[in-house]
Amino acid sequence: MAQSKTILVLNGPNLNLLGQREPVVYGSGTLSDVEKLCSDYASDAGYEIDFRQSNSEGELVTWLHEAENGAVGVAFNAGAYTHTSIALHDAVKAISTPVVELHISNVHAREEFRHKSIMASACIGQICGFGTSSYTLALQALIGHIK
Ligand code: CA2
Repeated sequence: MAQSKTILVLNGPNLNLLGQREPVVYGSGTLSDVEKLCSDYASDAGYEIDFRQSNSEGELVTWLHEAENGAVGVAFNAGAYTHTSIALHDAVKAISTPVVELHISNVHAREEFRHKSIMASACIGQICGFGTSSYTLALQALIGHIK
């Protein structure tokens, strides 16, 4: 990761399946489509994107640690780990790089177990419910915060 103008966009478990199942909830765009959306948005704003996905909690923790020196900000869709992972909360707290939590769906309008975010209190803010536009809205918020 090269730091100066790099924003890390992190994706957690099952998001590799985007566009393949549950289109009513998550839309029909794939994760590659989301990567292109993010790259185009960021490059217009003078930034570059390091776009990653992992199904492994430990790998996400390691990538957050690397963001301390490798990125100016992180847009993070932690998937279901949002609701369960103290390790990811601690990793966000452990770095000084600002992190925005994001979700494609409106987690607050879904099952009760999705209403609680363990991540949110460690992040600078949360964006949810705007489909894949949540990614570009998170980038907008992050870039505004960094400037
Ligand atoms: O709305 C979001 O972005 C979520 O982070 C997505 C997670 C879910 O556990 C969170 O509560 C909200 C699930 C990601 C699974 O993505 C899939 C995509 C297509 C088909 C199946 C799963």
